[in-house]
Amino acid sequence: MNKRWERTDWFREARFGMFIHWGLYAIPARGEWVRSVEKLSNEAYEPYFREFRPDRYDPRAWARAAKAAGQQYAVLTTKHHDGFCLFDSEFTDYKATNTPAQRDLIKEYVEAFRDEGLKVGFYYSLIDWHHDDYPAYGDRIHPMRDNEAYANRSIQFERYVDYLHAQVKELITNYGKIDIMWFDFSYDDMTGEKWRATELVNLIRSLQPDIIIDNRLGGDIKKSEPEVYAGDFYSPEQIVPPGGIVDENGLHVPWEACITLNDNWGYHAKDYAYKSPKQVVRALVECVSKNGNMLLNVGPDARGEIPAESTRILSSVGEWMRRNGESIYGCGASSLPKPEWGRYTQNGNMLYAHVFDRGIGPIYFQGLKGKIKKARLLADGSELKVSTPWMAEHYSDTESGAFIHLTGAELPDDMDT
Ligand code: FHN
Repeated sequence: MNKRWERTDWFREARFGMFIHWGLYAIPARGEWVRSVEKLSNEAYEPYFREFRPDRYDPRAWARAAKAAGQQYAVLTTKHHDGFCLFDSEFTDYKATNTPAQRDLIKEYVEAFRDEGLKVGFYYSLIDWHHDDYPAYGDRIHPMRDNEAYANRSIQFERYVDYLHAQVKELITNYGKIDIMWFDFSYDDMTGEKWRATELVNLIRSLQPDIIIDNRLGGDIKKSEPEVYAGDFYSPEQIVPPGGIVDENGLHVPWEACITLNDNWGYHAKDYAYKSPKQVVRALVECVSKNGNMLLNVGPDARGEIPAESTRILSSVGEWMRRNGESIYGCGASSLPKPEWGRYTQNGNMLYAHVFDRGIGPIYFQGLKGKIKKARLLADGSELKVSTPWMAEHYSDTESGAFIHLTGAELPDDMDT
């Protein structure tokens, strides 16, 4: 992959991360946009601040759940759109240390995940429904024009941007090495230099030169000469981009699809629409087969626990990853055409055939006649007889399909180059 993406080497190796949306909104338990959707005033939302007491918060348990799933990094909301800070910020009173929690929840998260060997990322909302100088409140309305609630107020948006920069500086100064800064989100003309994004990214890079930043500050990461703040990876949401992500010259751009495990980012008491382990595995394989990562979200409850159903699914995915992770970590797209029966991932001259829809009879490996030296079923290491281009051997289907490790010196180059 070209030099521009060097910072993302570890990220493209890791392929699979945990997204964590957690904050006051876990108390109403109707998702992280509850304040906007239900147009809750500061006063109506205030009780959640006074009540927030996550007595079961144990970030080490979160880290172990991520590890059990085979996730290599995590991104936790330090501040979501409601403006509540999980970290002990000097620039606001609206923070976890001033609630009954009385803890710097971010400090504990960083220590726990690092201790468990995972890389740590911070999500930080550009939008802030609590700050007096951030005029957009509730719906995604334009802050400067349409908001009569602020029309005659002397809001000073630049003062909010100063606050944003000061808090980001706290986050990348006070918690040691941070691996990812995940901003969310620019929209309409609220993008780029509205956030003084060049100044912000230069600050971040001066203090943490190895950190990677998503593309939601604005700009266009697909340009061959992008804005300073265009980011190190593209961040599609709730979708695996059909053809992966390429720049204006058709060259691969690092990307990460963020996906919910159920239908909400933040905790929702009535959310039963969980994806199955098979759906998660197939989405992860699809991301990697297109040179991308997957950031799979959990929404802990108000007491600080990841919902049991989420943990169950993560554990089941981890069972698959323990046997087949070699076909994910460090892998990327193959130049072979997508086979009818599933997907390929590749790492150098190791080709991994993810057989999802086996059909009847042997497997056909189009374009590989005479090129497969040996085949092993990743799940148990057993040999598969190969009479290319047919796979004559039978094998047991696993829940997410059989995974065959094919090697051969003349295999087509992988495309993650
Ligand atoms: O509005 C947020 C949403 O709550 C959530 O944080 C997602 C995660 O990527 N980002 C925004 C919607 O695009």
